[in-house]
Amino acid sequence: MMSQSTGTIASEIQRIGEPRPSLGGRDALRPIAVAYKSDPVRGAVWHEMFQSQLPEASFRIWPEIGIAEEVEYLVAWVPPPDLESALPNLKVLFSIGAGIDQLNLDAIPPHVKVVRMLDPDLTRGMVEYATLGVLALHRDLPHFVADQQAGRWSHRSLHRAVERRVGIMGLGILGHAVAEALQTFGFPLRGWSASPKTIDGMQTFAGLKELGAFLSGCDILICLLPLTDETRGILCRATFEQLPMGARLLNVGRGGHLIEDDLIAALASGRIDCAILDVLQDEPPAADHPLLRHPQVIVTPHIASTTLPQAAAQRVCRLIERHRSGLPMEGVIDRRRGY
Ligand code: NDP
Ligand code: OXD
Repeated sequence: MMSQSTGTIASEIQRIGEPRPSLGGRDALRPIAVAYKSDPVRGAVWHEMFQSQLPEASFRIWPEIGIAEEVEYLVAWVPPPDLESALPNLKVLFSIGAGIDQLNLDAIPPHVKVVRMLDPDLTRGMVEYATLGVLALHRDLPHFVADQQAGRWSHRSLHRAVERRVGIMGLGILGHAVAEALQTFGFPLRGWSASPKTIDGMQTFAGLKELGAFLSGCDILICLLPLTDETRGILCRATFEQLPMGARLLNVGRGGHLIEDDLIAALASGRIDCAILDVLQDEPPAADHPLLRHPQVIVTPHIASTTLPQAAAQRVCRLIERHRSGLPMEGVIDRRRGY
C-alpha cells in the first residue's frame, strides 16, 4: 500500500462517513435554503436525499428558488453569471464536479467558499478507467481495434509491465489512487505534481523545472491534472518531444490540457504511438473531428468517472451541517491556485 504525506483515500472515505455534527447555537434555529442548478432529473434525486438526510433544509430547484435572499447554499455545475445579485446571501457554492474549471472564479464573490466534489465512488470509477486505459495502451489495444476494423489479423510483440514506465501528471486524490492500483501490475511508476511529494513505490518530480526529467521516463503518460492557467495546453508538442519515442498517452483530465493538432502531428511522426482520450476540447466534438476516427486513438465521451447523485447529495448534506456548526469542510478549493 502506498503512503503519502498528505491525506489518503481511506481517510477521505472515513471523513465522509462521519456521524452528523450537532447544530448548536443560533444556527440550529435558522432555516436552511439550498438552491440546485443542474440537470433537473438528477435534481429530483437530490431533492429526495435532502428530504431524508437534511429534512430541516428547504431544497429548491432552479429557477424555482423562492425568495433568493434566503438561499445560503448553491449546488451547481455552472452558477448563474450574475451570481452576486442573483443570490446575495450565498455562503457556499458546491460544484457538482471534482474539477472546477467550468467556474469563473472571478465572478464568484470572494467571501463565497467554493467546494468541489470528493467522493469515494468517483475515485473508484477513475481508478477503474485509468487502469483499463493503461492496460489497453500497454497491450496495444488501439492498434488491435484499428486492425479489426480494417479486417487485419496481425500480431505485436508482448512487453512485460516491468518494462513499461508509467508517469502520472497530478498526484492528488485521483492520481494517487490510480498509482496505488497500477502498482499491483508491476509498472515502474513516476509522478509529477506542483509541490514535492514522497510516495512509497514511486519516483516523484515537482514543478516545471523537473518536468523534463519526469517526461523522459514516461512510456505511458497519464494526465490527471486540474485545468488551470498553468496546466492549460500542457499536452503539447514541447511536452511530447520530451517523452521517449513511441510513448502512449491517456488523457483523463480535461480537453483543455491537450493541443489536439500537436497530438495528431505526434501520432503521424511516431513520437506518440497511440492514445486514449476521455476528454476533448469541444464536448461533444463535431462529427468530423479528426480524433474521433483516428486509427491510433480511442475516444470515450467524458465518462471516466462521475458521482452518483445519491452519494453527492448525502455528502453535501454533511458538509452543510459542518459549515453551520463552524467546522471545516473538505474540498474547499484554493482560489489562488485555481484548484
Ligand atoms: P486534486 O486537486 O486532488 O489534485 C491535483 C493534482 O495536480 C495535485 O497533485 C497538484 O499538485 C497537481 N497540480 C496542479 N497544478 C499543477 C501544476 N501546475 N503543475 C504540476 N502539478 C499540478 O485533483 P483530483 O485528483 O481530485 O482531480 C484531478 C482532475 O481530474 C480534476 O481536476 C478533473 O479535471 C479531472 N477529472 C476528470 C474526470 C473524468 O471523468 N474525466 C472525473 C473527475 C475528475 P499538488 O499536490 O502539489 O497541489
Ligand atoms: C468531474 C468530471 O470533474 O466529471 O467531476 O469530469
